[in-house]
Amino acid sequence: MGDLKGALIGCGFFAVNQMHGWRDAEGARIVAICDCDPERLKAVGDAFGIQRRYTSAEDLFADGGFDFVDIATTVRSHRGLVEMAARHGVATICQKPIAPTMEDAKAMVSACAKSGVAFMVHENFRWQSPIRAVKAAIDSGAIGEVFWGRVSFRSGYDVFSGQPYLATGKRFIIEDLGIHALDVARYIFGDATAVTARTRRVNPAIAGEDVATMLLDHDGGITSLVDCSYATKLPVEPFPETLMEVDGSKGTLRLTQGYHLAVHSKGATKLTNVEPPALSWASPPWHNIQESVALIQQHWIEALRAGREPDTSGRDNLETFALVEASYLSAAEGRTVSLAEVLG
Ligand code: NAD
Ligand code: 89V
Repeated sequence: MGDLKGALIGCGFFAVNQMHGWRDAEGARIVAICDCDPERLKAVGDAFGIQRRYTSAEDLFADGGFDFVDIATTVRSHRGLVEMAARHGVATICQKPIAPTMEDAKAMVSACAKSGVAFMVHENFRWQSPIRAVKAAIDSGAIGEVFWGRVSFRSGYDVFSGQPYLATGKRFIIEDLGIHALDVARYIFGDATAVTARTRRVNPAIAGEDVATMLLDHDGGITSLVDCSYATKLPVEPFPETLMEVDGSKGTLRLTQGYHLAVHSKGATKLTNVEPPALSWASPPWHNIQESVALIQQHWIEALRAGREPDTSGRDNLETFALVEASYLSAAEGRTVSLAEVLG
């Protein structure tokens, strides 16, 4: 079977990682790129040797010649571009956050379903190898039945110089970073039914919240805590590590800073270094995230080829996005919000 052909829209800060991932992927290659900013288009086109270049997504789709599109633009353009892809019958990957509102997110999922095209949200944190190692340890039964967990991302890293838009939105950490941690909580502990959240802005130079604490009730009775901060100045900066604590009926698991995994069970503790490999194009400390980009893209190729729904399909991602919406509502109104309320 020949390679799947892809087009990428949005040649900005993060798309460079996606282009590297596609260059290494088995079974797919990027044949066309698009960005309304000609300078960014040229930089990515020249760096990756892509000749077909477009400043308009309409023109890109009109010319066609690709099996899927990878949308790496920021959130405001996601709905329009995903619906455009659905109209052209093109399978679609869209970066997180899927959309600014639940109404938009549902419309996107429904447009792809009506056109019969596959739709995946690029929700890559659950593909990080340390998170996969946590899941494998739980699935091995070593710590028994899980009853409590924590997903934690606390940092003082300057994300604003690479992604200036993060400083200007009314929403910040839950929508941009918390969304990943909430998705990891779903992946490890199962779907959630309700959330209670508190938020705070510590950095006076930004518009949105940079600290959030969320308490989740999960379907199976597990309680989890998801906490994130970009206002936390630690002796050794942990960016961009997600740390985890999991308690089970037979033991405990801790994923601590430096990619150390400790699984304590039957009176013994097994310590493993779960640091992801730095790929040839990686730029530490981003290597953890960069590896997960390559892994989710390979998953997309395999799912598309097999006609299987990808793990983080648009449909699945509505549950993660509902946690984002419910967290903002909970923090604004000071009450627990059920997922049913925001999912409608
Ligand atoms: P960016 O602003 O650097 O790049 C976006 C690019 O899209 C820009 O070059 C812009 O000109 C282009 N663009 C916007 N609308 C367009 C349109 N309609 N047609 C063509 N081009 C258009 O943003 P970024 O930091 O690269 O972020 C992009 C997305 O990736 C965001 O949704 C962000 O949340 C996400 N992101 C994800 C991760 C992750 O780990 N999954 C990490 C960082 C960023
Ligand atoms: O992964 C992300 O979505 C990034 C960052 C790690 C900076 O929050 O925006």
